[in-house]
Amino acid sequence: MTDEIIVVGAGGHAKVCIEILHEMGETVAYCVGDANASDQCVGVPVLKGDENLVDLHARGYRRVFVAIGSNRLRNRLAAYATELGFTLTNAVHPKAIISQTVKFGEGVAVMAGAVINAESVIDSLAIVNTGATIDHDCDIGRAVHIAPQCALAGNVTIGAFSILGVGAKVIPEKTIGEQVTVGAGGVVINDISASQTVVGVPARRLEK
Ligand code: JB3
Repeated sequence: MTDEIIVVGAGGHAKVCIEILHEMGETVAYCVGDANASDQCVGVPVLKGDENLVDLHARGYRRVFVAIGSNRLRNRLAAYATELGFTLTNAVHPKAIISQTVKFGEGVAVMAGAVINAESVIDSLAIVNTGATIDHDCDIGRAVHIAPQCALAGNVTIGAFSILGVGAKVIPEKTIGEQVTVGAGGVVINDISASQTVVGVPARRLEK
């Protein structure tokens, strides 16, 4: 058995997550990418095809970090890895500022410069990307992506699988449903029901 970590994914998001894991003092043994992946990812060798996870488990690896930007694919690959018997580790940059009262699920990524304030909850497989701020009592759902430089005020709820694009903002007490996309720079001043795309200032539904 080994403590070394397997990173699932071998693209841009994996690069950032591997460097966070290294900053945390962890060792990343391999990445697992798809058939088109590069041979290495920031110096970590890349195995091609998810079937490699079976072999890695047999070789004694138990810890996985799923570093895939797509919310749905990240969730699917995490489910596959846990079915095989892996545990999902967190990647939290030492230069993120996180209240002691924040609660994390599993497989969460928090990048450098992120701030997460008192009694917020970050559910499994969420990404709090570079420089994003999440204020007090927020509830960030499963496999959500809060992109770089987003700002959430206090008591904001974000439903599972939603994505807030770069620099999006949410005023206090608002609830965004599941599978919502907020376009880059959008400012949310009303509750948003599930499965919508909203854009602009203030953010409004994007008509199809
Ligand atoms: O915006 C920021 C700061 N980061 C973005 C991130 C959140 O999402 C980034 O700019 C990208 O838009 C995206 O990063 P990601 O997911 O790393 O995308 P990309 O660079 O396109 O790499 C996709 C990776 O997923 C490749 O390494 C593929 O090999 C891998 N991949 C795709 N399908 C898969 C599969 N890997 C496995 N193991 N299994 C698959 O089915």
